[in-house]
Amino acid sequence: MTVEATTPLDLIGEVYASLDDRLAVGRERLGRPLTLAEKILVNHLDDPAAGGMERGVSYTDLRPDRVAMQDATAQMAWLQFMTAGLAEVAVPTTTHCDHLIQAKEDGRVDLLAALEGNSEVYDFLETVCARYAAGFWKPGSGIIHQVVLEQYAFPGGMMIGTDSHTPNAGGLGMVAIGVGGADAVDVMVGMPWNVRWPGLIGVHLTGELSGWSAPKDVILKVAEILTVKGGTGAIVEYIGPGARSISCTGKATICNMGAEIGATTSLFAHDDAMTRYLKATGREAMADAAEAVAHHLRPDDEVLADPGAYYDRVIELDLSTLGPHINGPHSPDRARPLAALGAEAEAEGWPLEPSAALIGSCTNSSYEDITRVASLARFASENGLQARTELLITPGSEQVRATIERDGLLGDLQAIGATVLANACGPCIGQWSRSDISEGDVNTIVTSYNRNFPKRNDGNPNTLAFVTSPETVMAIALAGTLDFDPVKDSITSPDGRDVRLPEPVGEELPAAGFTPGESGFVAPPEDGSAVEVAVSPQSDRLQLLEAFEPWDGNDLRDLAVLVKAHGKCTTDHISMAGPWLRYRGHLENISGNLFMGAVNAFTGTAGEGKDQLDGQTKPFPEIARHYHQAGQGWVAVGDENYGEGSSREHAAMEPRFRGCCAVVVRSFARIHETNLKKQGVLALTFVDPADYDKVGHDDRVAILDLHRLAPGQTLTMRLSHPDGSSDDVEVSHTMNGEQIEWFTAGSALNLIRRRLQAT
Ligand code: MIC
Ligand code: SF4
Repeated sequence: MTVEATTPLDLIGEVYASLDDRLAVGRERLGRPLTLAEKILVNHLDDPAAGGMERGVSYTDLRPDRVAMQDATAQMAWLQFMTAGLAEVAVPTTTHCDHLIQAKEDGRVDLLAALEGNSEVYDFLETVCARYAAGFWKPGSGIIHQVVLEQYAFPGGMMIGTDSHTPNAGGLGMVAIGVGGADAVDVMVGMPWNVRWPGLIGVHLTGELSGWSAPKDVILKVAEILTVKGGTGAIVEYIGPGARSISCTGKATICNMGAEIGATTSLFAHDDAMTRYLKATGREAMADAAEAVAHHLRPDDEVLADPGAYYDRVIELDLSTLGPHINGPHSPDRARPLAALGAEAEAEGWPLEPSAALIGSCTNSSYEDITRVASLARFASENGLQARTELLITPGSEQVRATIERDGLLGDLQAIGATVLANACGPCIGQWSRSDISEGDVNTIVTSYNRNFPKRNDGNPNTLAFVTSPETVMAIALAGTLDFDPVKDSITSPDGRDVRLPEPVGEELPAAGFTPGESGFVAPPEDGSAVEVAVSPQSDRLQLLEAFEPWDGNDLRDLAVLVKAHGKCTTDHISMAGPWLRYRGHLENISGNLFMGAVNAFTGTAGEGKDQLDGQTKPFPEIARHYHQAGQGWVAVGDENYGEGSSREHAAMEPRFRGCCAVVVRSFARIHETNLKKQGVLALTFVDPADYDKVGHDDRVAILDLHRLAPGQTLTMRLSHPDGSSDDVEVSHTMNGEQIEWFTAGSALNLIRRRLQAT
């Protein structure tokens, strides 16, 4: 298979060629017109005549067109793929190096340091791509989702990516879904991707954004309405006249941060903005091909005429009245209008003066974003203003960086004191070597990123991070205070004048076209079979995987409660990023971070609990290691939306590796629940959420009735309390027949291997 720096036209042609027939089958099977997401899913069904299409109920086999992986998740995915023993990937696959570059000095210096410091991992990824016929994007080429948008996404396509912000490509009309590495491996080995048929939420946009309002405000507002779990199991479709008024990259911003409401993905219909973007990024033929089937790349007319009859829920949003918003700290759905932040910050005691302002990330680093903030920077320079806080810019891709440099925009930003970092995730994922604050200092930062969980950006639990649009970040940076509403407040210039910032103005796309900069793509050789993939046994960063043990057929008994997590327990709480990104290819070593951020419901402290074997209080990762060595099985208990956030399957593999048998929670986030199932951990939900309270510190836990494990059947969890009493608690699971086999085989990968060996 050849993997190129863009999606070949014949692949797109094949996808479009089946639309007529497949959509007709879909309409007939559902007995009604189709929404856009339904069209794309139907067109990617493994078997168009089979597979349930009942929302939130049936599991269905799909055939994605592509797989994309970023370096921090790709390592584990490739290590799993390697155990399958295949000669090459079955579906066009790319790996993107973006998460491992630490922000310290500036883009150039930091990239060189990363190339040196991560050479072992980059070599592994480059050779594994060459060996198995995948495309490799070198460090410095950009953040996975920007590169995918610029090179690979196309309207009506479908892809999966090992990163929760894969839905970014929904801005270009693609169903793009974030998954764990094991899901990616299914597709890479040529199996269909099995997923539950999603629910559908429609967001009906009217009016037009203006002034200080930006596409980011749409998703900040939707996050407020739906909360961090409101999109779980659903695809969000943006429809209505307002949708057409937003640029393609603006649409991508909205879809990107849809990950923060737990949505399976988010999606816009094909329109002129997408055509303009495809053409500007050198894909004229792709734009024409999409135009030719444009009627298939939007919801059917009946759906648009009466959305309430086709979506499970419709949210109305008038863009003309939507003002700038800012969300945080600690949760991306904690929203308020920007104008209300100052008063709230004062009341809460949050420092008003931000310690840093950060613009960029996969969410907000488009040409349009940068032109809008640069317009403010130019005005600031003309009026003697400088950024009043550290200002860091991460361009999303080399193409954007080279273009904004050519157009003088980087210069505009640097003139007010901005530092331009590498084209990478950087501080967004805790790759931020900060020296201006000390551990524990309470401080606020404002970012144009998407997540703001505690410790995420700099490892400091007391950094209060707010997410907002790039233009609002810039306004706050220039004002030097969170208590600033650019619509009515002014800034005092060094010479004592009251300066009012003008409304930001941007350009959707560069008038002179994009310049690619330094190409970072490495195509695989025609025949990679001789390429050696090196994993040194001495390495502390890469470790070949050993298969997990299959289930022994007995009920699980005498399990300890390693952790009962209180409140938010995101994947960052379970498997922290930042410094731990270093060990993403080494299961044993990364298990040293297990549950470091989880708040112990029995004590209120984070990251530590009681070792039941010796009664001592220790960090969770140490207790887990002790249980593992002693052969003591255990469970983890969690609250609502457990596993929110990242797609990192380490948050499921680490517990599995350390002997976790079941994770029992009030509710799960989608990707994490699947990740647990894939690795052979029972993902269970309290049928009565109040039973969470019955789990005691020193309880022993049994999971009974496993011989009756069947789709839709609940199980009994017996809690044996130290005083001799016990409680039987009903727990449910969402496993279908195939997924039950993952559990019995020990992991989905074990099952794949078994099947491949049989053929
Ligand atoms: C994130 O934004 O949290 C990440 C880092 O991109 C993760 C992936 C990872 O943990 O490697 C994600 O969003 O899936
Ligand atoms: Fe990278 Fe941040 Fe985007 Fe995740 S959200 S892919 S860490 S830029």
